[in-house]
Amino acid sequence: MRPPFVGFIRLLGLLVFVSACCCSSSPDGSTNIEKTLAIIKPDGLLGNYTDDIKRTILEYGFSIVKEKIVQLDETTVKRFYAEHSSKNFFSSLVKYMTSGPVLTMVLEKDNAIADWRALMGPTDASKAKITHPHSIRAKCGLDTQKNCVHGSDSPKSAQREIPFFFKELSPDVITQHDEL
Ligand code: 3AN
Repeated sequence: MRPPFVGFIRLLGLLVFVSACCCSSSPDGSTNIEKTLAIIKPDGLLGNYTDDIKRTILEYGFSIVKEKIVQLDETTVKRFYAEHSSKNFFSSLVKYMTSGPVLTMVLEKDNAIADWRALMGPTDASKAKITHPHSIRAKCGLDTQKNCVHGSDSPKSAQREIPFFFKELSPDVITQHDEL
């Protein structure tokens, strides 16, 4: 029989992960240190925008706590963008995201999830050039699909997307360590 404290340690591991991953705040509620997943997509990486984007990320006060370049395959993109599987642009999205390597990063700062979304700009890069000319998508994106960068859209998405690419930040790994 499993000792009763194993379940408790599992729960504790999960709570530590959730608070470290997306929603830490000080007791007075004044800070909201979050992690979010950022991706520089194939057009950004192959278009040589990576250094500029990373410089902007640091200038805006984010820390890049993890990063790796990966060549995504079809299966991985389909899993990552599963929520869009019924959309008419899904197959071309898969083609675009597998057209070259991407840079995946975990960014951290106060209010990282919303702040990174704001810095990226709107989904449609052609509109971003008019409405948000200083956003990253305005500078390196092309249209609604080739929009250069990705960012988690909520704490729940960040919780799913960060361990999708960085398994070492997954709650399972924390639990396994605790059980050793
Ligand atoms: P965002 O990345 O701004 O959160 P989502 O989650 O609606 O946008 O879409 C995910 C990705 O799917 C976008 N970044 C873009 O590459 C692609 N996409 C979204 N809408 C369209 C569209 N109408 N036509 C083609 N591609 C799209």
